[in-house]
Amino acid sequence: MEIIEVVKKFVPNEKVLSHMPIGNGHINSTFLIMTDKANYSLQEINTKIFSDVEGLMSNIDKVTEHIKKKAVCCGKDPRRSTLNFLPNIIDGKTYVMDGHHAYRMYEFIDDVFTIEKMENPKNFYSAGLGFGEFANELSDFDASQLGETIVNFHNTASRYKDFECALEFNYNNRLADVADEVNFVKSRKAFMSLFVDKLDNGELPLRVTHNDTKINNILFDKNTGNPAVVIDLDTVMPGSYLYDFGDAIRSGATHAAEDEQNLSLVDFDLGLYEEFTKGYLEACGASLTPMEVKMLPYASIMLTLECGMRFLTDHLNGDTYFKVHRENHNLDRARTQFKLVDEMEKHIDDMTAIINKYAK
Ligand code: ADP
Ligand code: GN1
Ligand code: MG
Repeated sequence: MEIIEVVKKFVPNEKVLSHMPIGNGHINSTFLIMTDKANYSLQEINTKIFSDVEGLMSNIDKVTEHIKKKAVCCGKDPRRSTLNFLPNIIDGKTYVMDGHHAYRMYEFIDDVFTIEKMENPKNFYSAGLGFGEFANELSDFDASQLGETIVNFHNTASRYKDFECALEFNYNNRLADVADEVNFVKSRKAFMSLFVDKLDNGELPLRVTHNDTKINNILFDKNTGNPAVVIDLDTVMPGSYLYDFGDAIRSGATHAAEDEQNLSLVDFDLGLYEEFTKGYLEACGASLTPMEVKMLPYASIMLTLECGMRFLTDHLNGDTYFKVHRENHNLDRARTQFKLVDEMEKHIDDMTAIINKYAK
């Protein structure tokens, strides 16, 4: 279906003035739609990755309704508190299918900005507040109502098994060129079970979390700089606060792009780490258990290692999961993540001190 046809399934009486691709996500494709009445985001959902679109959108509908209700209770504008998906005109669902293609449309929020690379530390503090508030908003949401949109998404030990499979099959004969990266991952195998084991034996609680708290997945208010809306809700499901904290640090506590090729530019910035930690723990620190606080310093190492390992696995598999835009793109991404892991590991005592300073 052409984009204009898809839009008509949601707003049949509006005239499309323009449509253009936006965003830098690795999975879905996003478009800004301008009509004679309003602006929208239209997204084509990657159905190779999210095969159960009905389950996925059911999760998102429940979570956004929950956040909207809370916003109303606190006197906040529900339309600027979470994403507002439009029902389609055929069966009222918040998506439409066209063969294997699936689309959804939601209101575009005006006067907001997003960040691809961290420049102003205040924004990272603000992101900490935003993701911490998101955790609070969902703290009373019944996790059993949500399906797992991607099974074992942050099960790092299971991700390691996928990595081992990629090594074994070596589909694209790329293994010989990545011996250093492979050894980097292999030498950290034991660490990868740290959170999974504690979640399994109940030492860590299961929470409803976002699971993809990349820094470009939060909108900030242009006028105040305050966090406005957490977006990209496909992976909201049962998880751990450690995942959301760790993934935000992975993507935001550096000045380098995720795919920077000059590794000397890839830095782990403890000042930025402190900004985010301060905001996050200010917002939701009171609800963390002592074990979550104890594990928090390892969260960014775990999530960055996991992400690097996923990029390397995809490189070995022939780039079948993440979108790539140049040769060895996934390998470049894996290398930045491993450089960050290496630096984070050297700063474990500093990270622990910062967390203890702000933990409640
Ligand atoms: P993906 O990462 O899968 O491409 P996102 O949902 O994260 O998709 O959206 C991509 C980008 O589009 C965001 O980083 C943001 O800049 C912009 N964007 C998405 N939805 C909105 C919205 N409702 N209001 C304003 N900007 C948006
Ligand atoms: C993907 O869709 P996007 O770009 O926000 C991925 C995340 C990774 C991230 C790395 C569903 O997120 O898990 O951390 O790329 N999302 C999915 O940039 O796999
Ligand atoms: Mg995104």
